[in-house]
Amino acid sequence: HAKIPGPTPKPLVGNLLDVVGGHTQIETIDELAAQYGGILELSVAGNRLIVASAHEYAAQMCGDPRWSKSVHQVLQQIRDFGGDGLFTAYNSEENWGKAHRLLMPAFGPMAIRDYFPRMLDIAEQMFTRWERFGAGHEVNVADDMTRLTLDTIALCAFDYRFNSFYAEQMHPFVDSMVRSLVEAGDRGRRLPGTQKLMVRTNRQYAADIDYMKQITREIVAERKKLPADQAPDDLLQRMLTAVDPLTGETLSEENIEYQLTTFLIAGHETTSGLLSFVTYELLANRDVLERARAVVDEVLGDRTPRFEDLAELGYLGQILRESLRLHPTAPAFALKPSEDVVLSGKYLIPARQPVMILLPTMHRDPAVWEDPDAFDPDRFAPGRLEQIPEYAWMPFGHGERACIGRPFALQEATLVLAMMLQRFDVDFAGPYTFELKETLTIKPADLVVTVTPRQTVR
Ligand code: MNH
Repeated sequence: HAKIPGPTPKPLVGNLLDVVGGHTQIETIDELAAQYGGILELSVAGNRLIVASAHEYAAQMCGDPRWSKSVHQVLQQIRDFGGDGLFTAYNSEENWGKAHRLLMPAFGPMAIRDYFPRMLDIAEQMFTRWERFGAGHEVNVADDMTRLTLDTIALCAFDYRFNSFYAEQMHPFVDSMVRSLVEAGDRGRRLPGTQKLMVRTNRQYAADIDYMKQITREIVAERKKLPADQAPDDLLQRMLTAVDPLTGETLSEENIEYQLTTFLIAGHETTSGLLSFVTYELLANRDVLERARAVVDEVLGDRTPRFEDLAELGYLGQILRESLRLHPTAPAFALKPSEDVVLSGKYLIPARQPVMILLPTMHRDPAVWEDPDAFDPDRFAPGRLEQIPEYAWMPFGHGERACIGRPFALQEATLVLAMMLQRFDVDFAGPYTFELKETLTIKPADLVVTVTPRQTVR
């Protein structure tokens, strides 16, 4: 078999120095991938890291049932606070199947429709606030979208209000979450033996995890105080009461807390990134912005959006999909084979060896995408959509471990994008150079825009 290409590891540190370059990790690995081709091997802190970034390899892996989700290094760290919640559970853990069966129905078409009024509630809060500040008000896009998506998942799933738009500061849950995600990511790259010396970092990490646990405990405790006939019929209620038909069991108290942390984190960080990138791309591509605005004006006019309108906003869906192609906000996931596998007839991947699929690079594979760096929502237009090869676009992951929140995220993002275009003229607040900010997920760094209520409509 052929050796997988990659930089020569340096003694002791492996390729650590190649990975912690000047940019974000994703950009550094993206550059290495460009240099070495669609599959690449690194050695990081003594671990073999294989990265696939061409559609050729991703398609072989995803099309072959021997491959399944790998709870890789970083996810193993995130188990410190995600435990055996859906996102970080091992395939072999009984609690994954149990929670998957119990919670999937809460993300079916009917259930998603029921979330609409609450999504609207939070979006109204953000946009009303923008309006009251008046013309030219400056908005830090990622910050406000984070307030919005955190409040939305908490209200929809747990009937809990963070009230982020009534507070000057971001809710402390967000700070704890971001710090612990970054720390979990860093831990996998530290040299053996160094971790225990980092007393302050370790203390902060423990405090952040405690704080997140405290919030989830509070949410569960508040719910348990409600008499059963007054409890809302939402995700949390389902977690507390639903019985798994296969095992006849309910979720354990400990597992429910992990699910809450999981949903609070997975349910907002990536969607807020998506809305931030979309805002950037619309400002960088005014023809797309104008077309989207025309669709919104035709479908909504100046009235409040209804669930039924979403089906008419297909062009916005195309914009979101194209944004997720160029900027997949969860930029990588890992798969492992159940037995030795040979990729493209030459690269041996031993059983259980994780292989990362690097989405930002894979989503721009020139073998699949014409003019791959161009923002062109028409790639996802009916008629052309069907021609996209299988496994070429995977921002929500793959297989049975794919994102459970996909329809939730797309409904929320479509609604928010439509309302923003309907009600505001948006522009860059000053000269803007596109840069990534990475906290495991990705966002556009320091994007500040002005928002001005439109004169024509409303
Ligand atoms: Mn989400 C899994 C991306 C929104 C809850 N999500 C995944 C995976 C990707 C992903 C990729 C697979 C990770 C892996 O294989 O290791 N998720 C996204 C993106 C968005 C998103 C790009 C928004 C845009 N996710 C959401 C929302 C929720 C959510 C909203 C909750 C309401 N996601 C999850 C959960 C999982 C997951 C839970 C784990 C599912 C499982 O393994 O069973």
